[in-house]
Amino acid sequence: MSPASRDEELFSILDRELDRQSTTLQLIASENFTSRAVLEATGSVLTNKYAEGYPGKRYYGGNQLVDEAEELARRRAMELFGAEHANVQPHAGANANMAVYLAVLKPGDTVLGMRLDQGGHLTHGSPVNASGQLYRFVSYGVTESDERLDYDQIRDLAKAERPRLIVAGATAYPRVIDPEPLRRIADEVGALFMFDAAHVAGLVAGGAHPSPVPEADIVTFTTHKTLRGPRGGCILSTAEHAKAIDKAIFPGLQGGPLEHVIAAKAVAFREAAQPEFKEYAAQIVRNARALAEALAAEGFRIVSGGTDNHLMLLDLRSFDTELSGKEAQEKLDRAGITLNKNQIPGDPRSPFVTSGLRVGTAAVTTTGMQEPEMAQVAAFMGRALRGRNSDQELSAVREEVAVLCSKFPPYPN
Ligand code: DSN
Repeated sequence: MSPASRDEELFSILDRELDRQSTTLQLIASENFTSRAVLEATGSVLTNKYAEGYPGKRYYGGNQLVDEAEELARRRAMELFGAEHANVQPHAGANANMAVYLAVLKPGDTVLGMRLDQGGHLTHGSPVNASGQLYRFVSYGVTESDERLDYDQIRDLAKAERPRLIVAGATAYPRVIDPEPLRRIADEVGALFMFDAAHVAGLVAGGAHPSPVPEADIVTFTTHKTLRGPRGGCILSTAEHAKAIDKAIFPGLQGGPLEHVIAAKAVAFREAAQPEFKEYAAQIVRNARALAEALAAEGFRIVSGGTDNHLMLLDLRSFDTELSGKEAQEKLDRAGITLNKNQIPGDPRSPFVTSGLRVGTAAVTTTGMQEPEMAQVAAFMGRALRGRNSDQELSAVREEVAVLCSKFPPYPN
């Protein structure tokens, strides 16, 4: 193709998105900046190939090299997490979770999962999701007193409900989820134990969160959050569940795997195995602690009093009872600060309005920001929300945000 045929209409949008990502603060807890190698693999010629099946057992010809790439990804995933089996084909975390349910449950089976409005996920049994429609999910949440999981309460619920599967993991829980007591509870009631490590996979790989792999029968995760890989999912399991999981992904749930993304997962697993990734994971947590402390000083109540991982939840009511998560998200967006509204435990407002914000440090840590920058970020947020009714103030913060971001470009040159 000649350069003249470059699709300016589309690529100018991508150029502007790169500019947005480079000049504003990315604090969405489930996002990150991948390496150039991950971007390169994602944009590679493997996007051209159909490869339904698994290495050595494909339905189409011409897959010798695709097989090598997928085997490499599988092997690296198993080595990184010390797992007996890996399926690297899930297009997303939601598919990974649904495939596990398809593999180990029958419709109507009882499952324990964390409540969505207290930090869980749609695929952990929400009634608007297939998981909640096909299976009988019973939810556990956090305590009112300290806004943390109480393993004794989960044990009582498990004893009363006798689930076939216990699902752990969260999208908005700022504390460590300890896999060990959950394993014991599962054993006590004869349940299988699945850990959805989507958010913390990179922290686990980097040694900053206890690994669920030795305890859980099955671990699902996404590769694009703290793990800093391409957008996609992965399932780890014991050898016992390998066959059922592979069958559930294909032909059970998905068609042709995204081999270009699988190649990029291989790149990300290798990157996460490097010693510098340990330092990265530790810095994510240090930055989250520093940001939470600085935001508390700005007047935001931090749900559960702090954070052990890459994210925190802010209760906006302590800052301003009139301010909703929806309004805060919109106003911060205008000030160049990207994050998301989020329900907090016991939130009186709907999920579309909310009284909270979720803030994560994985992406800003990738750019090299450290504790001093977290103090600046907290000050920007406090200033923008105090001055949220002034266009001038929001623009002024946006300019200062851009100055900070210019010192920490995600893709230099
Ligand atoms: N959407 C993801 C998150 O933001 O946590 C979960 O699927």
